[in-house]
Amino acid sequence: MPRYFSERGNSHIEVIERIHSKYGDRANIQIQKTIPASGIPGLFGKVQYEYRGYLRTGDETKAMQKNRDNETRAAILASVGKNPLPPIKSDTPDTQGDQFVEVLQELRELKGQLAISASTPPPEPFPVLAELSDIMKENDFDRDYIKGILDSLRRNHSAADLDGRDVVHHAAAKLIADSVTYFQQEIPDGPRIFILVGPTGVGKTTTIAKLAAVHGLSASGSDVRIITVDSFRIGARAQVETYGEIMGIPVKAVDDYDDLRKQVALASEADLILVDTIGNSPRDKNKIEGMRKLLSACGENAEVHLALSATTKTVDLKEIMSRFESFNYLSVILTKLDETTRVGNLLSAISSTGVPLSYLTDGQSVPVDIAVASPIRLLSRLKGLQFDQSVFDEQYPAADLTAAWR
Ligand SMILES: Nc1nc2c(ncn2[C@@H]2O[C@H](COP(=O)(O)OP(=O)(O)OP(=O)(O)O)[C@@H](O)[C@H]2O)c(=O)[nH]1
Ligand SMILES: [Mg+2]
Repeated sequence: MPRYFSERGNSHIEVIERIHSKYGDRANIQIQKTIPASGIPGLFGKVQYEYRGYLRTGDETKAMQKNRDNETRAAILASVGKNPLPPIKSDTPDTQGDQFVEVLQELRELKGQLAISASTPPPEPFPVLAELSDIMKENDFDRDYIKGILDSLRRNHSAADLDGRDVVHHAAAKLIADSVTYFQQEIPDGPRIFILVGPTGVGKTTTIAKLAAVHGLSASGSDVRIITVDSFRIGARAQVETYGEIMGIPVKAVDDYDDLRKQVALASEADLILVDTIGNSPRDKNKIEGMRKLLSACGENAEVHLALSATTKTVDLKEIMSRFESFNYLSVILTKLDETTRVGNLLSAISSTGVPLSYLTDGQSVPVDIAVASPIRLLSRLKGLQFDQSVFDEQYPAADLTAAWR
């Protein structure tokens, strides 16, 4: 036997609120009446509102709650453009708690999908640019670098240009070439003092030997000396002395600041003094600082250059470059290019620091495996990028270091 109710009030809202606070969801209003206070509606007094109905059983209330949940869920899904899932059946034994967990779970999924769609860039309208982006990813360029190149192409080219593969590839090659600066050597008054620093095992001593041979054994026959501050390690001194003996180039090993200062002074007649250093872990601040102080014995005109292996991971490249900053190095020498097939990460990192590139080395052979850094030598290492090499050769002529030796 259902329980009935009847409530009156001066306004619709007042009666509804009263019913709701007394009976909650169980109230099922069936009759709504307006009753004139004086008997004649609207003429002499206020109208009264009377609502009547019955109270639902517990099962009926649950079914109604489920319907409401389904409606809420459908509205949420529709608002994010997703089709509503099949409604929760009212005859299942689910509790309200279960439905809440389900809705919550869906909301989490949707949140994830929305986050993904917010971070996914819109599709590229120019297929040639989309292909270029893939080529650059293949070459290991980092995301920001690729974005920079594509943005620049979009800004500076017409829609017709951006549909042409040749135009786009050539323009991209030029932007990549120009994103790196190339070391310009200044002719010093006295001897050129060239110090090579860097992490352990990157090829510093081998590079010093290559440079010594290139300059000391060329037709012009410059007066070249080598000084090594790596006299502590067994074998390291022998390594550089052996190179010196083969090439007939004097090698001096020094242990401390005074010794180094003396040897630099003794070589004041030379054209080029090459200073080889002990490899330092970029994490060892004290050793780096000790080396910096020792090298100050070479005087203010000395040039410091940083050797970096092309096989170094991108994050480490940036860290090494910043850890060696106290040396005020003038350029980066990229070594071991023969050991990697992708150079995009190197170009991305080096271009972001603005440090010039001076030399590239690509093998263990002294002295042939070294070249002056140039756009074409970098671009030729990129896979899939097509450009007219002769245009670059003309615009960026690069010295061939080893011609005299060969
Ligand atoms: N593949 C390749 N190997 C190289 C290159 N340059 C040097 N190496 C090799 O790398 C190894 C280390 O070279 P080193 O010149 O002794 O390196 P380093 O930086 O002087 O090393 P430490 O003095 O110990 O810090 C040797 O086996 C070299 O032959 C290069 O361009 N390519
Ligand atoms: Mg060495």
